[in-house]
Amino acid sequence: MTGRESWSAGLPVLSRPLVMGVVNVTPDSFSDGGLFETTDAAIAHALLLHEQGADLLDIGGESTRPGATRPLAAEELDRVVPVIRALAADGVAVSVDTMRHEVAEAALEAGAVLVNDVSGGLADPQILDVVAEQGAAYVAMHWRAHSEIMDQLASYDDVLVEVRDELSGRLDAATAAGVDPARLVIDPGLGFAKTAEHNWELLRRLPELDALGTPILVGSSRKSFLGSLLAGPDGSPRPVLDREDANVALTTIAAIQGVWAVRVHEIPASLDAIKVVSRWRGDDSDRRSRRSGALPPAGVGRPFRSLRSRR
Ligand code: PMM
Repeated sequence: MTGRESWSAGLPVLSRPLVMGVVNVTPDSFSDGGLFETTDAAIAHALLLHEQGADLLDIGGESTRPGATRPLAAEELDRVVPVIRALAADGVAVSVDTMRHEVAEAALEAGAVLVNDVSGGLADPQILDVVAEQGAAYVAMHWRAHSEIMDQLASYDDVLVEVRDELSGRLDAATAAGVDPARLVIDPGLGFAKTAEHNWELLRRLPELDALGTPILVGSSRKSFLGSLLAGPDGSPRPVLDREDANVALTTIAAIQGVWAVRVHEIPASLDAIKVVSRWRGDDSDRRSRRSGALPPAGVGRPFRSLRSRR
């Protein structure tokens, strides 16, 4: 588990992927909308995820599910800032899931260490200036348009190449705005202007995103491509809360491919899967550090050569 202090020198790099826990303070997110709508409920849920071992808690005040209507900036601020302030005051590492510069600014002032921008700076380019000024970490996710119309833009000749090129453009925009390149993370944006086929192909070819030389975050948790994969005999998608076991398989796949972090709703099972992958790889730093009481050594878990050299 990483605390707030471990973010001061840049991105924390463990010998395993970090686990980012999702806390949506929204009435309408597709999987947890309405569950943690009040400040107190959101804080209590975030603290539970923290106690379960989440390295970072991602606090969001806008649903990005397909077709969602955007809240006003004032509503988004009211939802996320009190939650972030309380958690940061407790020493918990918190990110803000927002596309708006004014929300990012208030969240960083309240103690957030990272801005998770699903639009990669396209929705509100000023967000990059805020991140640069405050010296924060920044996730640039692959995105093409707001939720009402994103499904119409799910068209690619080669999804991996196009996502990589478009992300490369977002990284250039971030560094041009003055964001510290050592604090940048990319995310392929599963489900955002992507069909299920696109998501699976991106997951299969994750090591090719490594060409950008930037740590990778993957958010697959409970998404509809899992619901359709696991559909019942009548074709109805597996209910959102029953997709967790399948998501643990995706955490395993992402960990094997050497991602920097996974964004998940449930912590313990993903952490277990990550421990299994670390042990299977022969990396027993976790066991050693527990024995000696020392922190695990720094070093990003890299994808396996066999996976990388297949392409
Ligand atoms: N997905 C959602 C929201 N924020 N952020 C990143 N970086 N990556 C994602 O895949 C992502 C995200 C939508 O899922 P949710 O409603 O469960 O939060």
